[in-house]
Amino acid sequence: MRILHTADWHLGRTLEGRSRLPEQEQFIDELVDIVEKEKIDVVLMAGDVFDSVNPPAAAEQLFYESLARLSDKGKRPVAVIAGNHDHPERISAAAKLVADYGILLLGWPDTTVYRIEVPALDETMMLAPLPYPSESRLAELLSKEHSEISLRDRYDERIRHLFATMAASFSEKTVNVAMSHIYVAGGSTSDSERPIEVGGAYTVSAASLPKQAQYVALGHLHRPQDVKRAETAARYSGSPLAYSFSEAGYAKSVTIIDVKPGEKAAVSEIPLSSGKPLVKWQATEGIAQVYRWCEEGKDRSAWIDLEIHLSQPLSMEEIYRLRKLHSGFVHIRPVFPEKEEHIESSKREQLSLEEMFRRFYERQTGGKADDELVRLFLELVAEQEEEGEAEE
Ligand SMILES: [Mn+2]
Repeated sequence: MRILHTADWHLGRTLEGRSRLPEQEQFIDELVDIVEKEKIDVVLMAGDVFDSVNPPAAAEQLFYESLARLSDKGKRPVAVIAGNHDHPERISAAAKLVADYGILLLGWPDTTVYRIEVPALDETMMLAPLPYPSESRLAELLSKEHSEISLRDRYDERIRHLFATMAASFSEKTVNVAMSHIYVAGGSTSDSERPIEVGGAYTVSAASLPKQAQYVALGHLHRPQDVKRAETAARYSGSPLAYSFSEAGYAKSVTIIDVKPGEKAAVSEIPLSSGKPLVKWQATEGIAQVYRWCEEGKDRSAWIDLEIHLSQPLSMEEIYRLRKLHSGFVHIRPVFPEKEEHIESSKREQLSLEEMFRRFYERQTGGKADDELVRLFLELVAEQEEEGEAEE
């Protein structure tokens, strides 16, 4: 049986307000292509379908279209679990509608093991899925179960217990696979994951993954990676696109698993080329260097985090020209190496926002800012700060 494992799509995610949906559509096209070319029997999606519990409708549309295309009218089973970014009920909302097409949409953690048939091969997969087990969802599940494991036990022990319970349904005649969205100890993180836990209490040890499974498909970490020290093949497929500048330079991929009942799984990686790369530019020679890079066509289709060494702040015209030369600048961060040596930073911090605005205005326009304008500016800033607080 040939399985494709993917995760962390984060449909609807933006990059500092810039839509990434066109790139995500490109990824879905690429994924459907791979699934067809590689003759994939079963598709597993290990959580974080959406970036938020309340994604834009266009992201939901892309998700449902991807299911239709991957499943090919029910010929290819697809299983999806909720991640820590997903709302469990939103993931499973259409579960009944798509069940007849062999599509599993699982929102809440449960101990049900699913039998997935691949008639062409006369093979069966036993899938033990554990959608994102938050503390409260685990508590609910364990209280339903009346098991010997109690809420006082460590998170890691409770996860181990759930996997062990499910692994009891595995058999030697079936392909046995577990799937979850958890943080397994020792994994390499990036800035775009949003920690599952505070203080490490939600870390699951590699030894707690079910060794009776021939493969454990994981979601959460955005860099593709094997789980070290696991007693079976266990892997994070990673996200299909780079979602933070800390992922700059990491290749993205999906994972392919070839496995037969009773045999060791063969795991391989297929690289993805969709989406724009996220790159960092450090222009130590100033703005002329950036103009030159843009004219040379450097990283033409990338999102760019630009750090630029300057002796004077950028003027509006310069910022405008930069943005016109390359539409991919996400951050433009000036650094003033000379000034940093001369001015103690404490002096700069003492300037009030009003004073900084007045100076900025003067520099940009050559004239003095009138009081009414300053008042409006300060009001806008105050409003922004209030909004910011409400969002968190
Ligand atoms: Mn994620």
